[in-house]
Amino acid sequence: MRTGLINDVVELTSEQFKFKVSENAKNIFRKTIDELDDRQKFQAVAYAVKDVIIDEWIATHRVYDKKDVKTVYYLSMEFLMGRALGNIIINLSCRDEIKKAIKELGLDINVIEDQEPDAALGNGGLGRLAACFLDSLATLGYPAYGCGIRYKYGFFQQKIEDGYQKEVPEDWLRYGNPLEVRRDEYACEVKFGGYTRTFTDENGRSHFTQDGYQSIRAIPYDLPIVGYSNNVVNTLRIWDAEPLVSFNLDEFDKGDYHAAVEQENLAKTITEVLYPNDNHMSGKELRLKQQYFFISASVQTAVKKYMDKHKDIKKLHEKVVFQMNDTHPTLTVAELMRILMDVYMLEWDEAWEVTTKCVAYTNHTIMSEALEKWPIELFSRLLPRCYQIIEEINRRFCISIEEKYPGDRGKVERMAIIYDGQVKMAHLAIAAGFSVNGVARLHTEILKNQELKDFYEMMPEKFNNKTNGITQRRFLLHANPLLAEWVTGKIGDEWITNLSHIKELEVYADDRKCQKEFMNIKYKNKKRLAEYIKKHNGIDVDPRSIFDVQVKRLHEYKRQLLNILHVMYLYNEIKEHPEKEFYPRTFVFGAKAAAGYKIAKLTIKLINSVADVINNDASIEGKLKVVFIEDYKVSNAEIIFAAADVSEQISTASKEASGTGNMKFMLNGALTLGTMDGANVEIVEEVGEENAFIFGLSSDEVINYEQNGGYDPMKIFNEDMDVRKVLMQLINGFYAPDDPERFRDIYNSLLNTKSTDVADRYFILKDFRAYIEAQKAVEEAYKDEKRWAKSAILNVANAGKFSSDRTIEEYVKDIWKLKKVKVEV
Ligand code: 7GP
Repeated sequence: MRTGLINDVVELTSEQFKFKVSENAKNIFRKTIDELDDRQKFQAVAYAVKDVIIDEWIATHRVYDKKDVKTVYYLSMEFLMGRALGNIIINLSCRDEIKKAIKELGLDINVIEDQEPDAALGNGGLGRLAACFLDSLATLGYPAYGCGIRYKYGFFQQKIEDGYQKEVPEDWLRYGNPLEVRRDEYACEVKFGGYTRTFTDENGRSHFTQDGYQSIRAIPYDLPIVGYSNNVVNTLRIWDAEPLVSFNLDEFDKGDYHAAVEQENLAKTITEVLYPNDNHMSGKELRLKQQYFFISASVQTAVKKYMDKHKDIKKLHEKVVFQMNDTHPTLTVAELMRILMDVYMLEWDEAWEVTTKCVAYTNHTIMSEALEKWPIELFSRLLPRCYQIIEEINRRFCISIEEKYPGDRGKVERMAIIYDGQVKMAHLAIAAGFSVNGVARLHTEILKNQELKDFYEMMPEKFNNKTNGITQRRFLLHANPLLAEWVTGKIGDEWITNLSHIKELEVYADDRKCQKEFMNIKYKNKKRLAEYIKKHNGIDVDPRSIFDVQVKRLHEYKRQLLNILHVMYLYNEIKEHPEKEFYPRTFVFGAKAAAGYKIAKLTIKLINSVADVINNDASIEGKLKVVFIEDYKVSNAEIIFAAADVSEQISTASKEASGTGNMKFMLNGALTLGTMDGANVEIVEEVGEENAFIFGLSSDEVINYEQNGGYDPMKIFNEDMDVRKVLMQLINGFYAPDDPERFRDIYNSLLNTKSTDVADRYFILKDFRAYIEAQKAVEEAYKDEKRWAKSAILNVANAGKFSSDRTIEEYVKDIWKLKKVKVEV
């Protein structure tokens, strides 16, 4: 145990921590510790932890202030944080004292951590990436704010009823959030609607202002982001909305009853709920309101903070950079222009110069249905001044296109920011941003050569790649303590803050003793997951079987359908050839479907129906099990990654921008079964093709079929009898005896061009055979325990590149230009 003075830091003792917890029990609950229920214990401990970090939090911001550092504002509609408490504790230098104190109080740290609701303020990859980035920024000591929305209801809770997904509101704030701090002093006003008015000042210059608007008050709540053992505590600032003038009799008397009620309602609805779409745009007015709400509040605050210390607004870019997490925060461009011109009275050219030095844009998908486009009517009604500014940006941008490509009308039509009655947010982000990046090498190349080709040709200097990463502190150190300890035992603990060190494990890959140790840890983690499955699903699974796992959002392009169709194929094989040797397998799925995504929801029902039949067929002697884990989220993901043997990364090539789950599996020693898509390409490059199972069409082949046609799924259906049999089982009631038509839409999506515009848009049948072969190779490889263990260890050893610490260092060096800060308390 370390106590006393280390590096000028007065370390906490376990006695002090125990005292804090018992004081909390008294002050908050009027109880002694032994009288608390589990949730109250969590709260008493969480408040104590907040108390421990608060001095470092203050100190961090003092240092930032004193050094007058440049700061990145990571603007994102989503931060998929998961649970905070356990992660904060492992990051604190006094973690051992806290753990000791908790034990001495007779509390179980796992039970306490389990009480915390996930902060699910995000959908999937994009939101979780933002969370990993905040962890890395704090650990590396970079000045950063996350800026987002404090949704009252986060991502819905998924219940499975009769095999179908049901969405239940996730009331994560019901008992309050012990770790947040409400900052009334930073509240600000956000204006919607009305009209713009021109006026002329005493010098004859004309200005614009907004009149007749509705206002809401934005209230920030700060959450601490604790760096690893470095005293740095950064801030995630999420905004809540309140009516500016609360509904009262005055308004009523004035006859403004309606206006007052409307403002109250607007405030209530705006931060009510996260839109549950992943890689899909909903186009709802409320969504645009959410975007402007948090962007206006965040940008106003950043500019004000800068001006509190500096005189010259024209040098804003020296201290402030805004990173736009996809196009959702693109209103930053218009809002910053508005503030610079209407509040700080800059001329257009001056304001444009500042703005374009301050904003950068990350693209996270090429799925066309995710591209944000807003109808002019809606946009100009809701945000009249921003719209006016965007019109002028568009006018000038179109002129510059014409200058560069004289007479090429096509260019202007394709690249304009406003065209065909719509405002195109990606075009605005690229025109204004000084940096445009993709999230994996392949993805960036596709952006440059296909999706954003015109923009790349005109402004190649803006484009760059930043391959995603994940934080090893949550996804190995916290999620897989057994493996983390084993790694540290072999190579020391530098990997925790510098994952490239994990390469030193490579020398143990061939060592028989190490292989056995590794497989034993994997076995224990599989047992932990098996217990979770038994408790939550009531299904027995054998930890000695191959755990083949696909967890991610449910989306057609991610091809959970390919996976379950293959399971149906395997089942047919076992039934037809009971004598054949077959290595037992457990297929694990976890996925939420967007509430309105019919075919995705039907796929969940299919997986559960297949599971029902297979799991209850005694004749196959447990050779095959299928599990659908209800309510997949960050907290149970931590258990799932640790237990996987096989990582399913089977998206249609070219569609998955990067993927980050693939990296979490790799770091936990699972072998990738995947297509050459997203970051899989780089994973295979690091670990070697012999330590992964790669199959299927390449992205070039997919793009070629999409552009030139020539793919006919019906031909495969007619020629491949295994495929045919599986597909027929979708419509002959094999998995739906009570309603044989139930899965007809899935069948049609693969074969029938009458009911969908394109049959098998995601090339499932095209890749089916190759997938079957790759799965056979998995089985063969697993039978050879030495070979498997070696490959698994090599996966861990070669995961160094995929730390979000590496990603953040690249953002800092190429885009943000921040300086590291040291904090001493
Ligand atoms: C995701 C991509 O689908 C995933 O491949 C990537 O790893 C992740 O972003 C982080 O970069 N995109 C989304 O989650 C999403 O909703 C639409 O994108 C804006």
